[in-house]
Amino acid sequence: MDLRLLIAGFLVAALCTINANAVDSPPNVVVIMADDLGYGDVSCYGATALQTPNIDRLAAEGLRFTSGYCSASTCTPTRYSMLTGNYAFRKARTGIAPPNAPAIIKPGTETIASILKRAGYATAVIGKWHLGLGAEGTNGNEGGPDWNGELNPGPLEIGFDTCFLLPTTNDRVPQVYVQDHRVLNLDPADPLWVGNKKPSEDHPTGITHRDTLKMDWSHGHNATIHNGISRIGFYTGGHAARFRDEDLADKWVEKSNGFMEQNKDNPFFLFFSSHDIHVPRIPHERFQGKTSLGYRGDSIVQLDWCVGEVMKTLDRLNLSEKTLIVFCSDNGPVLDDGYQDGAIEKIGNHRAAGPYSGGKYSVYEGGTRTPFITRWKDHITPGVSDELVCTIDLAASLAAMSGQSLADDACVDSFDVSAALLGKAEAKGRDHLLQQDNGASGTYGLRVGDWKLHHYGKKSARNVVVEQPLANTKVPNYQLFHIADDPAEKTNVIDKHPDVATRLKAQLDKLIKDGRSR
Ligand code: NG6
Ligand code: CA
Repeated sequence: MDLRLLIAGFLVAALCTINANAVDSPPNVVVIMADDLGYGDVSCYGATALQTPNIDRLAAEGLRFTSGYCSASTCTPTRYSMLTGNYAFRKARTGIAPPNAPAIIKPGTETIASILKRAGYATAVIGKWHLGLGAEGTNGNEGGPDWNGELNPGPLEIGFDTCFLLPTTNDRVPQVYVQDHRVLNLDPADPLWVGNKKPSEDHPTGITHRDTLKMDWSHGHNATIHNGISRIGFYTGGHAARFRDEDLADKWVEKSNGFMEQNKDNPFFLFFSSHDIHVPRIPHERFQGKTSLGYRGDSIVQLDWCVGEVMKTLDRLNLSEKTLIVFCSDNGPVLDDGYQDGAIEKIGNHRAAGPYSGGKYSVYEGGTRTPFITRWKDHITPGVSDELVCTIDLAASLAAMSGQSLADDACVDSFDVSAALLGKAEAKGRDHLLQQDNGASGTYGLRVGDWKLHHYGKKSARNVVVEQPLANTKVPNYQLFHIADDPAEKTNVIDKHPDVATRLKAQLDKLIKDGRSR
């Protein structure tokens, strides 16, 4: 045999050992993360009360996962875990971030963005952040964002080249955009102040000026009013910088198109982080009234439009065959999340969590099992996959695909499931997944194959019924469900299967104690 061939053969074999799942020409990556979108909220997952033609097309051209999850049933921990590949319960202050939270992911932490940047990608996050901005406080200084100065650290310090953000959530103050390190369009003569307390006695709020609101609140959300809607937290100033809720989706699309256009000739990673369908649900006027489900349904249609626009841009730039799109959600559905927007009254037969129980805030399947679609034209054979995959796996999977190795202490709960994400024959997803509710609450779900263990750290747990406002109910500390036979987790069979319960309890303990699972 030709010596050069032999050497080449050895080299290929050696490279394959380093990274068996590296792909020849790694694709661009666009992660579209929806907010509060449930398993049953889109038509390709069974919704009939509304249609989502663009998300359906994505699924028809790619892989639709029936066991695709996010790792938590609230936003901040899922996003933390998605970017870092670490379970959020391992780190303090990873629960729902307040308006003035400092940066939760510290500079130097390995993230999907830092991994792909190292692999030569241009990287951007556009849309909802909700992972804090600014430095940790010291000596009585609370830290957090310096809204009138440099918002550092933030995404740019953990691997993103650029960002265009809704800094917290649309129901939390302030309603301004952040571009890279600054609030966009801020007039220094009208500084932005953000706080937990009323800035003055006569500051108008959702309580004092309730009759002026264009959408009334139902719980919380009764502090500073902007755009006729009262929010969580107080703020003053920054008027020139404030956005209209109705325009957010258009802005994410505009900025994303610009980023993709600018990087059409080089690899890029875009985290398209939609605020839809989080409250306050105020879709653009052209989507209002489009469904029978009220603004919650109309916001789903708006989200679907965004997905269509991203696909259109990729087609126009001839990049659909060079781009992996991952569509997912940050937690399951909720109907009344603090505003009276008709979500409960207009729900009809629509099942936001599909066949599952629970939703946002819960460790029932509805809290974390969500739409999950991958598309890479000409590379992924279209179909449906029952493999277990999670947003927390994107870090290790994308590292593998782009040929990047991970330090032992990085992305410690992220598994390389790239073969499953790409629908390779015989490819396996995870064999287990820990699900959490919010931050380090001590409440977990552990799915292992067909079984699911619930563990409630505190004596109470969130009500599992999506249709009702939250309530606390006493529940046993441990419950066991056979989710293959009982997907709605209605019958606790822990007394019938003590051996399974013992095995899963031990596995859960180990997952927590080991500090890592990879
Ligand atoms: C809760 C808010 C809820 C929502 C959630 C965060 C109240 C009563 N409830 O505290 O409306 O903002 O936080 O949602 O204020 S998440 O999807 O960003 O995690
Ligand atoms: Ca959310």
